[in-house]
Amino acid sequence: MTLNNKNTLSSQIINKALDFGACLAGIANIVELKKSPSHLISEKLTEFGGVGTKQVKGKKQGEIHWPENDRSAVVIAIEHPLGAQDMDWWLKGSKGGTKGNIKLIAVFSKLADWLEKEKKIPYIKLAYHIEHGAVFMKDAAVLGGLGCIGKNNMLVTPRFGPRIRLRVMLLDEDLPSTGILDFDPCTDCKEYCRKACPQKAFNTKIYSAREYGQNELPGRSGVYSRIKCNIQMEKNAEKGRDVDIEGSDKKGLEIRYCRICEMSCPVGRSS
Ligand code: B12
Ligand code: SF4
Ligand code: SF4
Repeated sequence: MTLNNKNTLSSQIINKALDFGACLAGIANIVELKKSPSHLISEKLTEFGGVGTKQVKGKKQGEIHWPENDRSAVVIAIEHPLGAQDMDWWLKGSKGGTKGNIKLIAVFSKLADWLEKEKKIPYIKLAYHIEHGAVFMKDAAVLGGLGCIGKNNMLVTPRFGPRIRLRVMLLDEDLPSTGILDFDPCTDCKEYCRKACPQKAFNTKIYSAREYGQNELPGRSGVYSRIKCNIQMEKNAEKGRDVDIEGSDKKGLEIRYCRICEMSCPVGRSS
């Protein structure tokens, strides 16, 4: 396929994802994704457990298992606005976890049907957890041109700030990355995100470029403490409450995980 044809196909895929309900969409080439900062550093981290990870027999936490025939990744984002906090509440015991994630899954379900029927492109829909086969989604989003990594260690997008959630699927089609954006709102910002963190998770330099052999580190400069942040997540989980699960007679535990570094960011607030 010529580069022109590849670019046309990428645009068609992105536009379809947007038609099906994604707020943002992009493509990351797999060779670049495999070399991206999170994928390079994750196996070097000694403390990878905690909330957001799983214990799977025979799998090391944080280790990516790349499937065969993965040649590019489609990444989509759904806005999680200030006025719809419930989109991010985890309902433990329910399918999909959060309302936002259920929306993301629905977009990919439609996109997968379209890819299969109209384009005959094999795809793999990925899970959320790394140990269940996921990849690091923020890196895919940067390569796909959705935004940049902010000083809050989150993907910050020009339109919605960090208030988006991501999902990735892989394609057996070699497409170039559609990023990277010339966008960095953090340089002259007063770092509202870091100052607001209840666990002071950004107060100490933990990772150095020399030790890890890369300049792009957690929290950009190596100051994001996964361990401190996880303490907050566990506190939030302790405060979870039993609620009804829609369409089921069972109850599920609703957990409202911390979003302070996300909510305090002024980027995209007017949306
Ligand atoms: C495990 C996990 C957690 C763990 C550990 C977090 C961590 N970062 O280590 C805990 C439970 C603590 C957590 C907390 C949160 N999480 Co979380 N988490 C995940 C998960 C499953 C994997 C993340 C991970 O382990 N990353 C690997 C570590 C090694 O990297 P890192 O610390 O993130 O730092 C890397 C980047 O910043 C990057 N980087 C830095 N500079 C640059 C420059 C370039 C060019 C590039 C490409 C990359 C890059 O490289 C760093 C590594 O060196 C992802 C989903 C997924 N499959 O990707 C969601 C995910 C990252 N989490 C998300 C969210 C929203 C949160 C929370 C707000 C909680 C909440 N309410 O959901 C907080 C925010 C914490 C923060 N400020 O980062 C969203 C982020 C959305 C966004 N806008 O960025 C994700 C993508 C899930 C989703 N559905 O969208 N999370
Ligand atoms: S609050 Fe400022 S420093 Fe923090 S992520 Fe937003 S723009 Fe960047
Ligand atoms: S999610 Fe909460 S505890 Fe974690 S870094 Fe952000 S503000 Fe701090």
